Amino acid sequence: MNTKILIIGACGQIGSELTAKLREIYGLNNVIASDIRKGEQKVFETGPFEQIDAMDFNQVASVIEKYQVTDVYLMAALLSATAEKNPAFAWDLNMNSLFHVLNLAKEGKIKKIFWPSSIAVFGPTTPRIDTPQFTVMEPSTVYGISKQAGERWCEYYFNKFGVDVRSIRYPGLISWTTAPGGGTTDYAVDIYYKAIEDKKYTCFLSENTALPMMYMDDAIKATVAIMQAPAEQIKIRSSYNLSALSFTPAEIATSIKTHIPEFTIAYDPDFRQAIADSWPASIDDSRAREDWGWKNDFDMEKMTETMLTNLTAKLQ
Ligand code: AKB
Repeated sequence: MNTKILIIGACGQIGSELTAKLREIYGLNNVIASDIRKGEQKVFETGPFEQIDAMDFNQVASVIEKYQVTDVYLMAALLSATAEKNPAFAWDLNMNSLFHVLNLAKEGKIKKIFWPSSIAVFGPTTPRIDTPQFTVMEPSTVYGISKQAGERWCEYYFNKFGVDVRSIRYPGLISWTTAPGGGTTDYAVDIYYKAIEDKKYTCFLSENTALPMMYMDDAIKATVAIMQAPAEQIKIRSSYNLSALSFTPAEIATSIKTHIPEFTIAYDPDFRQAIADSWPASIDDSRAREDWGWKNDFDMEKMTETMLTNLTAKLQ
């Protein structure tokens, strides 16, 4: 049977790049992009697009039926900062959309699911440095609670019903094509825009707040790899730790200054500081490396060079 993919949340920061990559691999017409609105031209103009609400079971089910979808990538979610402002909606969106696809897989309507988890599943009682795969998890954010509950449900559906669901705990993701929205790690994208446009940036996190981060190409590579790996290599059915970089706002500023010497940074922490303080500073992802061969390509230098070059061209 041919792979037919549905991406839910295809116009978001990860979804838009994932759509492009999966269309390159599987062919334009085998990748159906969907979102609640037609956000990104490059997504709805390059292949099939359906406007659907991830929380509406019937809409999701009917698109799956219409295209005979085999694999679903569920990228729709409210991220950490936005979720704190609208907890009930965040819980509904993050959980209901997951239940819809898990139940469709349980009923045999789809074969495989990718569902993103996050470093937000960890909390203030988790070891912060080289956070292990299996450890204390007491998330203190709405987003983290929803992701942790989601992980438990993924593992449960795998164990009870044999649902082939695969997941990664994404760190903060940095890319130049589509802006992130509503996350605590968003500063690490915004800083590049402001460095080019204004030569200065005021960061909403403090100088020495280290967080796990990753360049988008690595995140897309990991997503494709975990979905293409033989099922027996996916030994963890909650979610895999995934790591590439760990840096502070001061460190990313230093990296930008090597290209834009006049760049300056100031710090004005807001409510997102408490969220960042509850998360790990770095992640141990040895299980992903062992089980399905994960390896990152981008270090901070390569990322800064790529971001500044592409954004300078884009902003002209
Ligand atoms: C966020 O900051 O909320 C996200 C995440 C780490 O999951 N980027």
